[in-house]
Amino acid sequence: MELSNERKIDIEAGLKRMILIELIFPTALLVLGIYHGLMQVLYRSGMIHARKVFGLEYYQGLTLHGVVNAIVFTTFFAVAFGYAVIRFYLGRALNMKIAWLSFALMIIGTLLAAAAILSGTSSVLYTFYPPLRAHPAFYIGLTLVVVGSWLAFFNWFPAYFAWKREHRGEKVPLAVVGTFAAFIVWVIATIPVAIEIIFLLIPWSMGWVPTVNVPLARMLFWFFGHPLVYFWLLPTYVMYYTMLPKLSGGKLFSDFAGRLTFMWLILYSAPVGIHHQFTEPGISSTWKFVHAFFTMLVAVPSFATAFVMAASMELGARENGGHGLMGWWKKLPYIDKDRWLFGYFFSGLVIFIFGGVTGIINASYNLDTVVHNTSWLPAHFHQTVAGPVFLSYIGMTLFLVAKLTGKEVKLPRLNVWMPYIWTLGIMIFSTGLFIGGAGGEPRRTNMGLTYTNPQSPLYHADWQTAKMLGSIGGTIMAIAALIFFIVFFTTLLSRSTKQGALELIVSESYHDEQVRAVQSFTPWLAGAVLLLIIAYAPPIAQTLRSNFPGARPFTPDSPWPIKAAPKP
Ligand code: HAS
Repeated sequence: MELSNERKIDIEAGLKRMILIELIFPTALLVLGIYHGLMQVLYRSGMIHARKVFGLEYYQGLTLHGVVNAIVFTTFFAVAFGYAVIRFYLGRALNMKIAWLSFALMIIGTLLAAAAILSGTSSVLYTFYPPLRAHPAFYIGLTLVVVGSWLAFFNWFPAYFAWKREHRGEKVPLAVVGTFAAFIVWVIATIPVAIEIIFLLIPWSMGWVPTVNVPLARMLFWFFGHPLVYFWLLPTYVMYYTMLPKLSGGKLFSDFAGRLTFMWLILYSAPVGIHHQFTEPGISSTWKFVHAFFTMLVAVPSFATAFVMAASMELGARENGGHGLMGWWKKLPYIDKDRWLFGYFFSGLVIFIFGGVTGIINASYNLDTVVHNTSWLPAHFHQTVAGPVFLSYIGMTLFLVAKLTGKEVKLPRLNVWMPYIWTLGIMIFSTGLFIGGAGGEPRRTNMGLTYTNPQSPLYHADWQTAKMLGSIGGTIMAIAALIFFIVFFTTLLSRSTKQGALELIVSESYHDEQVRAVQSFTPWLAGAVLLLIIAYAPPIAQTLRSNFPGARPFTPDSPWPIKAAPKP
């Protein structure tokens, strides 16, 4: 992929090596994560009527699926992409001692958490809700991953301030603003989960205290859990705003819209976590309403992004000769081998229309009572994190690895179709899960043992069609992922054809507005802290005052023993 605005810079060999490992290591782990995704659909569809396959138990596999795909892969990618953006746009060498320390912490943390999961002692899913209890290595491992990623972020500060000193009065490059916004959201998000892990879960897991405060732990988790999703989304938005317009053949419609989106997400990402707890006791409906209200506000920049991306693509398509009210859509480079990243970004946008709408449904308090904890939820989040986020991350991983090693992307015809096959899979998969969820099909359940097993007294024939759709879609997704891995590893193992360099696609702005309100992080950060105090101080105080009895560890036994189950 060579575009006229693609800029390349030579970077230090150490930094190049580190970015490459940070991209390749989690991509290799993703093979395991995605395999367990396929296993999920096979278990749930009733094709497998067992608790374990190849020695790995259902919940162990589901934990691997969530932790590898949603926590490890995303965090490694965000750090590696962050290094690439900061080094590229700010043009300064970074402190490699801190960089390697951060890298080592993240790797050690991942290996500790993986060992804990593989040992069978930590099947607690990616949300690790108590009273499910993991081995201390699981919690310590995740903490190290977070601390490592913080170090990477702090390592970018000297370059940022030096650039600001030398470019007084100039706007910070948009991609840098988006990257900083992502990590500001990440730091905000990870403070409460660090408190949960360090003060509640590790002492309990070590056996130093017999019980844990479940409502408090869950509240702290979701204080982390929702900003987490915008930490995932922000690097994707950086790619959309700074690269997609150029790939479409045009310019970014509005630079201001990009800056406002990033700042807005700093402001509203966090005071919304209780929308995951609408159905839980112990939190008053006042605070549930406040969080529902803020959730509607956090969706605003994504609505804006939809229009800005459509306008930017339209500009590009018209530059390419597109005309008419709708005719310009035909002029976008959907299957252009030289602009293959376009397909990865565009498919993500299309999927996100549905992920966004279902997010608004979830946020609508009373509607959520119908879908909460059903298969509707995995349908929603696959159309967000496994849609725009996953496709942009794997596309950019392939792009950066090829550029940094000086290799050509192999099997280009196959590669160009991969995002569309994934989109087809995810749309069928999610449709099945949405239909099942609206009819009460539970999430996180090994249904092959019960609801989709005709031999079980709990067999639920009504969910069979929805389950079949889910399995077909999930299998297509697995085929698309296989295609990606073949393209990725074939490229990686091929010979270099030129000197590797750091290259990014850079879009110019069509409207390059000068709006001071979105040029400084300070007021937005201050606003975010204020909103967090308003949204969280009273419910946390309420939870602490409620004096809930502590819980002892629970060992999951999937499913509920059949002989003890009530007759239908
Ligand atoms: Fe969500 C649960 C609400 C966005 C991820 N969410 C989850 C969970 C995950 C997740 C992982 O209010 C489950 C957690 C668990 O395990 O329990 N979510 C929202 C809302 C939004 C939203 C309001 N979620 C995301 C994103 C995620 C993500 C982004 C990952 C990256 N979500 C909820 C709620 C729950 C929830 C509740 C809890 C429910 C429960 O009961 O537990 C919004 O931010 C969405 C705004 C998005 C839009 C879409 C804009 C569209 C664009 C595409 C334009 C397309 C173009 C192409 C231009 C408004 C930008 C055009 C082309 C053509 C061909 C037409």
